[in-house]
Amino acid sequence: MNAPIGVIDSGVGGLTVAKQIMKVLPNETIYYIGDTARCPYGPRKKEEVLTFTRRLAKALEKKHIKLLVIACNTATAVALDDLRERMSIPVVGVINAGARAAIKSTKEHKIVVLATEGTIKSGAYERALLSLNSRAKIIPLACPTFVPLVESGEYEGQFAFDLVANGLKPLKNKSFDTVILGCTHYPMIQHHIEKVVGPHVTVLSSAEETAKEVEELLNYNNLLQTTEKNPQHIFYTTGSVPIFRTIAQNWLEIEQLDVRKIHL
Ligand code: I24
Ligand code: DGL
Repeated sequence: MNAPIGVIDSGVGGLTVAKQIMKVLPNETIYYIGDTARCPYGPRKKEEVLTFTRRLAKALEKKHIKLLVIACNTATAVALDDLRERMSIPVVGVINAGARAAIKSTKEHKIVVLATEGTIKSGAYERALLSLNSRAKIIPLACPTFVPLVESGEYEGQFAFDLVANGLKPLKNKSFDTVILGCTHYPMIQHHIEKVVGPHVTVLSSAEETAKEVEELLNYNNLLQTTEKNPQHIFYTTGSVPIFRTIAQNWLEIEQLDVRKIHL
């Protein structure tokens, strides 16, 4: 089907999910909205995140998307069920895909979830994991310093490693074999996290798993773009167009992205 896939996020972090979708489904067109004017969602109240996320979804629904991906973990945690009830198209969040991959990979059934305060407080990962395996032992950990670290751009080097190691201190003396990166930004510091938890722990990104789920869902519903074409993605931001463009072009390695301002 020749309609775009919608992707909504609190800002630029969801580009990690968009990039994975482009990799798995190179013929599909993506319409992305990043709410950079209101980012971050992680520390905000549940009601606020719900209101903002509904607005993002509505804006893309008007542009006739065939499927909606909530790329932001915090938004997925509070708004997935709500949007599924309100919308007539399939809605995919990042949490179920990450949880499924973790349950498949864990041997000891001891899983760490790293995420923003909002996601951890919601308990959404725990619910998803326990519904897949009721005996799983889950260790949730909010890492409120990690998003500001990535957004500072200075996430390489000793200072960044120390900050990550410090944030992961509560995991010392805990036993686990799998870590879910339950936040769009954490793949940027995955190497630091892997170094802290050691080589016997599997670290999984929800972004990669979500792209696979999108492909399965489109396939199952006969919504795949079957003819070969050169997709014309559009990126909307509620904030600065040039800043968004710089980050997105750099991350997606695409020149001349179509980035537009949107008022919500
Ligand atoms: N990464 C993120 N957010 C930023 C950033 C970054 N600045 C540098 N890098 N800034 O998220 C957010 C601030 N807002 C201000 C208002 O406008 C929008 C941005 C992670 C992005 C994940 C794709 C580092 C950086 C980069 C390019 C690619 C990846 C990356 F510059 F981490
Ligand atoms: N996108 C958010 C998430 O995945 C991280 C950034 C934010 O707090 O808005 O939870």
